[in-house]
Amino acid sequence: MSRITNKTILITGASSGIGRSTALEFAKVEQSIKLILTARRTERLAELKSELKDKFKTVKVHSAALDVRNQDEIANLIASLPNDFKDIDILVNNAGMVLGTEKVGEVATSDIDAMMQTNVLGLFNMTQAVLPILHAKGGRGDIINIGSVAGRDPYPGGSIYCASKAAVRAFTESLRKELISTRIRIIEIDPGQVETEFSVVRFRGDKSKADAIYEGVDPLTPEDIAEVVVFAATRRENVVIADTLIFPSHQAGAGFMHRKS
Ligand code: NDP
Ligand code: 8X3
Repeated sequence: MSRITNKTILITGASSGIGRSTALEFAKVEQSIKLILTARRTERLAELKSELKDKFKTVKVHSAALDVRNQDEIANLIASLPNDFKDIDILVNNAGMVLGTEKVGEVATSDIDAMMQTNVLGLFNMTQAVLPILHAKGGRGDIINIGSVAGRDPYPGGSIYCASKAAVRAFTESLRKELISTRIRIIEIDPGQVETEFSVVRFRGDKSKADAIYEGVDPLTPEDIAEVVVFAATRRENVVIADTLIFPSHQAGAGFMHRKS
């Protein structure tokens, strides 16, 4: 019996990168879990669901389309969960994105809206939707927020994204204090540079620009972060991995990189 035996885990942004790897890592560690996988790209979720079923026969998976920017979709997701997935124990607020590298004054309003609605409002609304479920079981469970080094070390060309991740950090710390009388653990995981689709999204689908970001460096993999998420979730209930900052060895700040070529 492990500390996540029979737990129900909801992951946002499970179609790619860190969210996808987190689903696989949870399943690798404990095959009695129930996973609720959400994202906008449902075909990716279907692929992941079948990979999980093939590799880990006993893991139960429910996948559902969810755009975290849409509050009605969040409410519908929670209301329409199948009975055996309703009792969520762990929420991984992972969905997030960056758009562009424009400086303030040049950032499109639509990009500001998309980043803030996804990274900030989406995470706030998901948390509000799931928290009553954790309270209903006597105040137990985990909320794991994926922040970023960008929330601690803001950089030029990333103002909106950095501000969005700083907002996640402030929200996370308030929440941990608000819930001090409960056993609900509020955990923030702040990755440095991880090679995922993050940069492809930033450069609006330009794969060669995205690839150039990782040239001459050895970025983290999404599995590296997934291992930290699952490590935090599998600690003894009294142990709160409140805060982590994870770099690859060439990095010591958001833009502080040691390029070897
Ligand atoms: P990916 O682009 O690979 O994955 C992002 C995930 O978020 C996708 O599954 C995407 O799914 C989902 N997503 C984006 N917008 C929405 C939305 N509106 N509603 C629901 N889901 C959404 O990037 P990463 O795995 O790298 O990013 C995961 C998290 O890690 C993000 O919060 C990011 O800010 C953070 N992070 C990433 C770092 C990096 O260097 N890669 C470093 C630090 C933090 P879909 O498009 O199908 O909806
Ligand atoms: C992603 C890290 O530095 O590319 O959150 O913005 S950074």
